[in-house]
Amino acid sequence: MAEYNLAVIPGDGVGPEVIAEGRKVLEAMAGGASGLSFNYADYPWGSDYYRETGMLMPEDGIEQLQSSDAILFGAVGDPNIPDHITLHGLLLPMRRRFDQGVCIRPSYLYPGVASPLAGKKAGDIDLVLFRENTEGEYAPVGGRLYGGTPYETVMQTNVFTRRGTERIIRAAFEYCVRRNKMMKVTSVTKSNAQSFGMVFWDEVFQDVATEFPQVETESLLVDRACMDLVRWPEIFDVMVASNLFADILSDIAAVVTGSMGLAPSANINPEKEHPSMFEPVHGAAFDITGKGIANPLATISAVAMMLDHLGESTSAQKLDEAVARCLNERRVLTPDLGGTATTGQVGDEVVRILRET
Ligand code: GGG
Repeated sequence: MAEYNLAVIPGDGVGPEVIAEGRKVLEAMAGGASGLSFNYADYPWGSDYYRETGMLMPEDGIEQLQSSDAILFGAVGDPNIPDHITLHGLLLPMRRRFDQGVCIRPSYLYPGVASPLAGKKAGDIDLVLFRENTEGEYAPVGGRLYGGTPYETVMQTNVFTRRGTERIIRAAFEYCVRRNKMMKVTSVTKSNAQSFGMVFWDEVFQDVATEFPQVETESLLVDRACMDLVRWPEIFDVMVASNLFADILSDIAAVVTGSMGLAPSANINPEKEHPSMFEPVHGAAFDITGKGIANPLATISAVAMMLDHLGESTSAQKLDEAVARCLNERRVLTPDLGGTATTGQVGDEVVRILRET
């Protein structure tokens, strides 16, 4: 029996609603032939916790999470708290302190799901974005001087280290080799304008590429990459980009494959010295919070990525197939995919399919 200790942080907005379905599915997979069992430690951190304590998580929050095998995270954000406070108070410290430098965001146009792009059919879009996850434009480096005067001065510094840049680029190439397919890795920068950090990134990309001569490579400026993701998303296999650029690109990739509610994300500490974290790409979604209509499939796919990371690839594949079947059958879907089902009903449907198979 493989037993895993999972830290669960539902967070804000629709986070608790979709995490409940992730857990429902995990429980359905536990026991029996799977040989899996899960212990959950729940952490009520996020914006309500901030209102009570002045902090998004306790000072020793990172230490509390360290011994878990993985972290399942919902969303962070609150209409009444500035986004930079919520993001820098909870999600970004976890990514940095646990050295989760490799963020993996797959996007696939499933059978049964309509792309907003004309003429795209199932499988036409099948790409994986590798996002540098601990530095770049998200580094909390900068300052503000002379506030409230005409001399007000603000600086925000991007940070690109050789270790972080090589690590994410190598992860993208290694993924291609593992998939054992002839694939292309597209690196996305803006090195014509950002002549230090992004020129450096381009150089590291070329260096690392020499280790993988069997993999085709391409370097694009981010404006061109955005255009191509909308007009020809089928040309991409694996993309690798900085923290900010990949965040934006992954939202585009999610919507062209039908819904933000389908996009999962893995924040990986490749050295396995710290727990990795799994979450939907979408945020708190205040507009639909409490309505019971958030799509839980992004979270359920993130659970599949978590199982795969834990070495439970058979269970991960079974769960991926259940998600694909739920989408293809189109019987129980949330409104973002044209259905009328609730979040809980979609979770129940995935469990039903799992039991049937
Ligand atoms: N589940 C993801 C989430 O809560 N996202 C909120 C957000 O603002 N994320 C920004 C980021 O991931 O860079």
